[in-house]
Amino acid sequence: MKQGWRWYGEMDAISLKEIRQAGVTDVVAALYGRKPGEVWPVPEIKALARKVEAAGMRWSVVESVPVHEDVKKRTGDFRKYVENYKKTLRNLAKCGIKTVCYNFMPVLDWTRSDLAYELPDGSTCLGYNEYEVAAFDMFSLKRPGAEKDYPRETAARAKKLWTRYSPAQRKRVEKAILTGLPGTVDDLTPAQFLRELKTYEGIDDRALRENMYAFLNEISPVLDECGVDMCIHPDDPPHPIFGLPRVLSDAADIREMAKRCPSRHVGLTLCTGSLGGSPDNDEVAIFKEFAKRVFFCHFRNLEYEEPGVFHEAPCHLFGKTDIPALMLALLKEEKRRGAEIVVRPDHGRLMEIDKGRKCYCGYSYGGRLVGLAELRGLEAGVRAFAKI
Ligand code: DNO
Repeated sequence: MKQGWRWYGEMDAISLKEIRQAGVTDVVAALYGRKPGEVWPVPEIKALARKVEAAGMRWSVVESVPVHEDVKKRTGDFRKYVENYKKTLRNLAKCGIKTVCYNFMPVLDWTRSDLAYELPDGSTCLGYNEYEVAAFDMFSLKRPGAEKDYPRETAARAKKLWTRYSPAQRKRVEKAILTGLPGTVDDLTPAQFLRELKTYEGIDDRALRENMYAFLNEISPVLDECGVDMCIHPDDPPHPIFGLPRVLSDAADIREMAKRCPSRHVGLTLCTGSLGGSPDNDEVAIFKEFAKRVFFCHFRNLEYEEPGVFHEAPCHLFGKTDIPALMLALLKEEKRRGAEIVVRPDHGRLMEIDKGRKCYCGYSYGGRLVGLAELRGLEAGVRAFAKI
């Protein structure tokens, strides 16, 4: 396991020095100033890589090169954006960066309804409650036709919940959903959000998938030529929200992508927290089935209150996902391929140690430091006992 860490560049409250002191070897970063669809120029990539190297680490994974919405819809200037994407991949490869994480979620990147869910020890983490999301959709955003997208019981429960919620509680949900979470573009106003959602009318899961396969097959010659591994980040949460189509939520979706996109460089970011957002997913089985196509990992855990309602677990190792079993599978795969995979502790609690710092939601220092240390200890334990 190569110890990875997501760094948001100069805007990040956490410095490269602190990251290095956490034991990290591989930094996960991006050119955050570049908008979706723009070409990333070599000098800018080099400048960021040099900064990371000067701090004693390597920038080895990009998270993310965002895919322009026109490419997802195959409308407007999508051909130009696909060409630009290829140029960016070539430029990254020229600088030795050959692992690229991206997602194919329309409009929003990941979604949470609570950015400060309080755990019993007073630290906070991120939470998701499908009833809050449904209530926001129907009663705050008032998306036309929203009620039709929810089972009757979900809609009824969401309505009750919204009626009971105070203005402050409603605001908390609204803000959590519309805030541009790290990795996303900017914050959205409800009007902008509705406008964006409307542009996906008529694009269902099937259509979005076909657009994704077309995009991946268009860039595949560049992946093959430059040896760049594209690793899609699963849908988060792994089910439809706001009437938007979804493309990569479970094993069947990954299987289909692998079948339709034959390049061996088209693969997966194994994000346990995103896949774990569906009680039906078995993250360890998914890893094992697609091990050859896993190029990057996000390890964290969830605790469920009930189906559809969960928050991040206080420990990265235990909860919805059997991380110890996953670590064993990861180490076996690394041995098979003779190379290590970058794993980053994905998200962490906001603890006292970070009070007063402006950490990105989920990307605290202390919480991830603990997470990484847990993973490191687990790796050592698994190696010793499994003799890997
Ligand atoms: C959330 C992240 C995502 C991820 C993107 C990749 O914490 O895992 O924002 O970076 O979906 O494109």
